[in-house]
Amino acid sequence: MDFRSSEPTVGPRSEDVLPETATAAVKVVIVGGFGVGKTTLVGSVSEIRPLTTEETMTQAGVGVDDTAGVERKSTTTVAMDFGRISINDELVLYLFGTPGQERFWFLWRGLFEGALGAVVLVDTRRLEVSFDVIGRLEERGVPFVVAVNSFPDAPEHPIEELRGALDLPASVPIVACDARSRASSRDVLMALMRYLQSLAATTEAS
Ligand SMILES: Nc1nc2c(ncn2[C@@H]2O[C@H](COP(=O)(O)OP(=O)(O)OP(=O)(O)O)[C@@H](O)[C@H]2O)c(=O)[nH]1
Ligand SMILES: [Mg+2]
Repeated sequence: MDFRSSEPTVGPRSEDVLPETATAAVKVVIVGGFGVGKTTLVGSVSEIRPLTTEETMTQAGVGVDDTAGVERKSTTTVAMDFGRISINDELVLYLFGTPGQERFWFLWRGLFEGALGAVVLVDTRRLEVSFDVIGRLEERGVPFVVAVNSFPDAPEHPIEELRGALDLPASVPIVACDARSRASSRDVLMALMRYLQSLAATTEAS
């Protein structure tokens, strides 16, 4: 009896294969404080099944993890999120989401290596959880855009007020987003690409 016809097909799924036209791959990191929606953004925008390292939050984290404002959160990223999106036929972005909790930050050094740019996700109910990550990006000289993730009961602030609160120069783009929406998350990445292009053009001109 021949069983070969019922054997599962081996090899990558068609959506996992890089388009043959792709000529440039860029590493982008998605950072931000605890529970601001990093894993959600990578998951909603990735064209491959995203790799996640979610673990259930347990009693062990009580008193260690600052869950104020996100009490209903049941899982957290312990290593990283990984996804991929083709911006056009040629340009592919590899997305690396960081863990938000301080106790996993020792992994960060490696995650920034080779990154061309970053998205800082913020939750306006808890802006302070993203101060530290912004400082780290500035220290390392990684260009970034800020994406304000829309949570239902989050206060709405004019962009310029947010810029002041986050102490950001006028050149850093701030965009609104809904990390659960593929289109909105893609727009954030497009804003980052445009920003990186403008920085490259300024460097070339000088
Ligand atoms: N309303 C609303 N909820 C969101 C949005 N983005 C994420 N969430 C919810 O917020 C919670 C936290 O999202 P995560 O994506 O796990 O956040 P994270 O930044 O990866 O969290 P850590 O990895 O633990 O730091 C989840 O329950 C999401 O469903 C959003 O844009 N709007
Ligand atoms: Mg996460």
